[in-house]
Amino acid sequence: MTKPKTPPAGAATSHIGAGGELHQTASAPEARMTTNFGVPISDHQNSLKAGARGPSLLEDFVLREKIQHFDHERIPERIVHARGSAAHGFFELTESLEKYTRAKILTEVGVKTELFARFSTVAGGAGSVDTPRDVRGFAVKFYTKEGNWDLVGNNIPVFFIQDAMKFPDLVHAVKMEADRGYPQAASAHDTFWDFIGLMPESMHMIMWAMSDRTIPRSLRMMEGFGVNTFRLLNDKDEATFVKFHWRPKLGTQSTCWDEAVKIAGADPDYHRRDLFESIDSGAFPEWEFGVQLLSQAEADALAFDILDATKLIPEELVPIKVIGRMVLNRNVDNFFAETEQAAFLPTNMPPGIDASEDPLLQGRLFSYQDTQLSRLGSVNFHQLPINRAKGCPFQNLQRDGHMQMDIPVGRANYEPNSLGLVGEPGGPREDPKGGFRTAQVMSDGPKVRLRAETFADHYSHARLFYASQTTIEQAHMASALVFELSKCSFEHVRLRILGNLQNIDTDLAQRVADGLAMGLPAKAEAAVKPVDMDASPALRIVGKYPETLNGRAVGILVTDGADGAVINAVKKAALAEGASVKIIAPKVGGVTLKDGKMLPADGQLAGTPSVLFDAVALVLSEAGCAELLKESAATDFVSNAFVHLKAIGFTSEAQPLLDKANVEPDAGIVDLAAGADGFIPPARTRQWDREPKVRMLA
Ligand code: HDE
Repeated sequence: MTKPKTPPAGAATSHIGAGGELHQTASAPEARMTTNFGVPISDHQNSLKAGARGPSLLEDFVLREKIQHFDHERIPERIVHARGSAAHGFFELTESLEKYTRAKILTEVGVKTELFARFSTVAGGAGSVDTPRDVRGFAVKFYTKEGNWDLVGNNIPVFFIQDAMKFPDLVHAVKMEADRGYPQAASAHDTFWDFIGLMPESMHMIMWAMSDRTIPRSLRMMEGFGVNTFRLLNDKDEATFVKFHWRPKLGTQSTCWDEAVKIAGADPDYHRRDLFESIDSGAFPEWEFGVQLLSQAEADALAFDILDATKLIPEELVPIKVIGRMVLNRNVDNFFAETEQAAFLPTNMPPGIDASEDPLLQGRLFSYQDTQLSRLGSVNFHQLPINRAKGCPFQNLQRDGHMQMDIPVGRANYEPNSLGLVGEPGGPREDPKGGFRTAQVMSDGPKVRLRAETFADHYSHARLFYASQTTIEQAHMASALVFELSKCSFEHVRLRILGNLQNIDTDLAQRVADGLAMGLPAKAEAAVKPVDMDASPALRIVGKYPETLNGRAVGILVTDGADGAVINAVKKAALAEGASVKIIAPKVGGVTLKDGKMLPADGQLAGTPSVLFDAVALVLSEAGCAELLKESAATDFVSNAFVHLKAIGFTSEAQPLLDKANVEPDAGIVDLAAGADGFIPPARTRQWDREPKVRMLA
């Protein structure tokens, strides 16, 4: 693909002047604008008319081509995961899985494989905001030497449903309601909770969905999971079950719910911008890649079925073996051509990796290929640059079709043939040894529409997840449930959820009922009596992520007359820890510091609220603070930072603003008089101890 070159200013201009005279400067062929078929364009400002004030002429093929292309610039958005952001990078294997697989990408240590990763929300449309409470897609396309491998996962290791048959129902229920067309990008509405209450198998996933995992701080701070169980196949075609995991180097971190809601207004592109800017600045997002491996016997010994995507294998039971890393180091050049046209297919698996019989995965194996046909409009979508196999040639005898982009050569487009093709006698042939082979799994049951008995326990894993959380996270889950169910107008819908929650944790059910001011109904009937599993602390976020400023953002609010030395000290200390730093001022032109120097601002106060930062410092002058006391954006800046549990550094002149914003002293409220160092440790994390003081948690 060629990138259009921007013509030098004034290189290719030509227009008819007011007096009718022709002004022209010739331009070099490579600099001039052309039609889609290469005809140079003489005037790109005016359509062809019958006289300067006359009607436009149908003859104007330049105008028609341009408008027609524009009319068709949109393609159908993805039915789910429409809102996404992506980047290029590489995968590097650090430990070989040779014993388990013949896939080269998992056996060639040190080799870097090009890849493309797309992260997405699920429910909202392509133009929706980045921070709703929602599952995030985590799709990676590896351009391996043996064909593309698409690991199309989520940031949550389990799913709402067990069988592909229910997927359209789930998606219809969560997306905007059919008659009224709202809400956009939200699960907090009647149809979603109506469906969920009737589908107890969704309860484990609901626990995850109500946790802080669904309001991530950054796409760089999310775990990723293959979700479904896959198989690895070695040279002898021996199969091993595998679960795939991505672990962010920056740790899994989340926003607060109130913060996420406010970010949606302050910066709807919060995650997309963060990903783009971090890569642009050279702070490349990185993940560890890990696997959980199980033999058939080990899988059989588990108390649950690994073909059931509503269950997870606690890593305390089967450890995650880290075998590689992913680094994203290049932004897309063109959002549409790459991010939008990227087509991920769980069927893209190189030899040595194979699907399992998970009935959810089995449905996915059909769905993605099919959806690309309607979205991208042609069976040749694999030829688009972003989808094309890059690590190896692709050659077969499939031909023609809408938008064939290649010119296949040769006379024989059938196999076998003896006429020669692509320079080889007989053309490309199958490769029984090196080609993709399917695991030889025995399957001799009757044809039935049944759910396996082993899928019947809907609550034990939900209990495991809830019980494994810290008290802080449990409180957030209860509050999230109260928030969501408060948006449901049908009492029976709320009651049914409460009945389900009773099978998970009676205290949780009671807290939610109290939060709704409702009585607790009887327990929902459970198909199988839930059991208590050993807690899995690995499922927590709080206390697990590294306390670091690396990848975090610090905002310094300044006014005229502020002390430049304090600003510099905070900035230097934060930058040294890997944070990004922005100066916020009442006016975007900046401020005049105490020493008379000008300090330009990165953002204006009203448009750069504290929700966009992980920690803030207030470096004000006395007069500056007095001015800010009259500005609600300033009070909001401080009070939001406080209730969102952020560290606040301040100079003594800022005290009146702290008082007005009801900030109470604690370990995260740091006087900068003693220097910037004291501000850095609390800035590395949230002040969880503050939460009970500022929020009535359900
Ligand atoms: Fe998807 N899913 N899905 N899904 N999914 C799509 O394919 C589908 C499921 C996931 O960035 C669609 O290209 C079915 C689980 C991601 O482009 C569609 C079922 C998981 C993405 C589709 C599932 C996912 C999609 C829509 C149940 C986690 C975005 C557009 C049987 C493992 C990929 C498209 C991107 C996209 C179908 C369930 C992840 C309609 C039928 C489970 C990350 O084909």
